[in-house]
Amino acid sequence: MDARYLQDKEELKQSSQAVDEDRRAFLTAGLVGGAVAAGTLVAGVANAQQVAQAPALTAGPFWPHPKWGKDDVAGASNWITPAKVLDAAKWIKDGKIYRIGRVYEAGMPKFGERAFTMRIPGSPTGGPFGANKLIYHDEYLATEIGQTGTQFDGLGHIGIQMGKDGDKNEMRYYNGHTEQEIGGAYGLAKIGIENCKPFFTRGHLFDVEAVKPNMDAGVEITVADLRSALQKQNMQEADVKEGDAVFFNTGWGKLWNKNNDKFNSGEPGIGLEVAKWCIDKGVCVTGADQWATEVVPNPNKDLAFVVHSELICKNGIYNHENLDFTGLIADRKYQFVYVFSPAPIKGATGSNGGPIAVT
Ligand code: UVW
Repeated sequence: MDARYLQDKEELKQSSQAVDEDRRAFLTAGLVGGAVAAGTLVAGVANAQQVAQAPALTAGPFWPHPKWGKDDVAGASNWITPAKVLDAAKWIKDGKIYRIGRVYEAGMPKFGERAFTMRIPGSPTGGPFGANKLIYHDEYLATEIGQTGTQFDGLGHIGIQMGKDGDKNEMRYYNGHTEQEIGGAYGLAKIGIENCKPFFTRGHLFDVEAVKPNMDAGVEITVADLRSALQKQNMQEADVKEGDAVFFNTGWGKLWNKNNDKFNSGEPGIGLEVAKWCIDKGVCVTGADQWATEVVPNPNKDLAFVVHSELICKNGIYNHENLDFTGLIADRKYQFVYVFSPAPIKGATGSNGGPIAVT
C-alpha cells in the first residue's frame, strides 16, 4: 500500500483547515444557487487537495478493497451471491411489483447542464415492408445515459484528485485505478458499469420524511433519524445485513416535475455519519428520492459530494438516485426485494433503467 493513502485522521484534519476561502465561496454560491454548470462542478468535486484532505470519514487505506481485492472491478455488487439471492427471495410474499424508478422525459429535473433529448426519426421511421406492410419506430437518444433521471452511479463515476491538481496518475477511482489508466473518449477502459453484477437483494426503506417532515435543502439525515424511522416502521436495525440495499425517503421527491428549480437547488440527505453506518453495515447500494442521496450543500461547507467519494470511490458502494417510493409508502412496505440490472454499456459511468421492488 502506497504511503500516500495512509495519512492519519490528524493530518486530514490539519490540512482541511487550509482550505481556502475561494473554495468556500464556490460551494456556497454554486451549489446553493443550483446554477453551476456540470463541467465547473466536476472540476469542483475533483479539486484534489480540498476533497482528499478534507476531514473525510475514513483516512485509508481504502484500496486494495479489503474484501474484494486489488483486481476487483465489481465493488459491492460482489455481495450478490446465489445464497444472497435465495435469502432475499424469502421476502417475496405478495407477488407485488412496485416500480421505484421515474419516467424519463425531457422536462424532468437535471443536474447542471445535463440533457435528455429523444427524437423519433420519420414517424414512422421506416416501412412499409413486405406484403404485411410492416412499419416501425426507432428512437435516437442524446443524454448522459447513467446520469439523468433515475440514475445508478457506477464505480467509474466518482474519483478523488490526490497528488497535484491535474495529475492524471493521481486522479484515483475505486481500487486506486487512475484516470490515466481508465480514461477514454469512447468509454472507460476499466471499472465501466458493464462490470457491475445484477442486483436481487433485500431492500430496506427508511421513510425519514415521516419522522422529520419538511426537511429543506442542506438538512442532514442522521443515524438517530434512521433509528426513529425504524421504530415507527416497526423494524430492527439488525435486519440490515451485509449485501442489502438501503433507501432513504426525504420527501424532496415531491418536487419532481412540480418545482424543478427548487429540486435542483440542493436537497436534504445523508451525510458522513450515515455513510459510515452504511459502510459498517456492508450495504451494496444506497438510494433516495432525490438526486444525490446525500445532503447538498453539505453542512461542512468545505466538502462537496463527500458521501459520493466515501461510498463509491473508497468503498465500491453503488448509489441509486431519483427513486420514487410513493407506492411502497402508501402500502407501508418498507422491506422488499430490490431488483436492478444496470444496462451493461461498456465503459459507461452508470446506468438508467427501471428498478423494481418486489414484496
Ligand atoms: C454528480 O455527478 C456530482 O452527482 P450525481 O451522482 O448526484 O449525479
